[in-house]
Amino acid sequence: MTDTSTYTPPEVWAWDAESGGKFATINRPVAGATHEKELAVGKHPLQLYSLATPNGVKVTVMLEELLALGNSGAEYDAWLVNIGEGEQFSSGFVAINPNSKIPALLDCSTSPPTRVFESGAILVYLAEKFNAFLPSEPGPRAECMSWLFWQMGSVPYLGGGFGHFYAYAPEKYEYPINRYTMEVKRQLDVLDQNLSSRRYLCGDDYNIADIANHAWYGALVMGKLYDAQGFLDVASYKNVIRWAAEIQERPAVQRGLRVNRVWGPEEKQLPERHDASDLD
Ligand SMILES: N[C@@H](CCC(=O)N[C@@H](CS)C(=O)NCC(=O)O)C(=O)O
Repeated sequence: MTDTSTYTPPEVWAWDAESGGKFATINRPVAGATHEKELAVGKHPLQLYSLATPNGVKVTVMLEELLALGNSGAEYDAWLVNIGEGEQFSSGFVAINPNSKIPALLDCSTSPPTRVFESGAILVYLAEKFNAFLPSEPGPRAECMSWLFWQMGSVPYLGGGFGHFYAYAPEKYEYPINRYTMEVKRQLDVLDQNLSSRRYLCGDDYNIADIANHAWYGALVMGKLYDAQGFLDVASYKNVIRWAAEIQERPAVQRGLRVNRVWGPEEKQLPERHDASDLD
């Protein structure tokens, strides 16, 4: 690798497969499948292909919330996609998500089956399908969509920027850590100020904006992401912590967080979920 202080970009960038970092072995500058493999399909209407990362748990939490409301049509099979092993590049996965990232959903209750990728799109799809966790009035709906899209747009700074350079890069570089820490603290302040007068992000009711934001910013302030709670002084974002702690107690959240999880305490892991009783 080139010393960052002396690096001069070449005329045309070339792929340096040895660039280092936690995900260096799976990162590629091209799209598409690397190998032929069909996806397994289970017995339920919804087939989820995922992993319990913050983007993945948005969907399992939403599905568990829908089931907790009594929506039997939200029954799902959750299949594990091990992104460290490159399973997101199988031909079957690429067919339902050309972007090769978890989560991806296949709704087999429609004819033909409906594919949905991008965690935000999956949340909206499920909310509309089951008429839940998304207000129907234009004003409240716009507020919910605003906080949902805020999360989708801001989180690459948290994950791809701060998380990458603070936790995953092969060395600690001051410039990017400073840049992304500044932005993540600003984002936490945006949430904190909003939550100073609201129980949930959009007011009195919990919705998909809370589900999406909790998966990232909730995990961050509760010390479950990047081990950065001290560095970011998360204790100063008291409203975010109060909001995250309340959401974390929801039974559906606790169930959803375990699905497709293959790390941490054994009792919190469930690599695949094919029946509600798998979580009991
Ligand atoms: N914007 C996408 C991001 C999904 C994403 O980045 N997924 C990561 C795990 S959290 C992934 O699959 N990474 C595998 C890879 O980059 O090859 C979403 O919200 O669904």
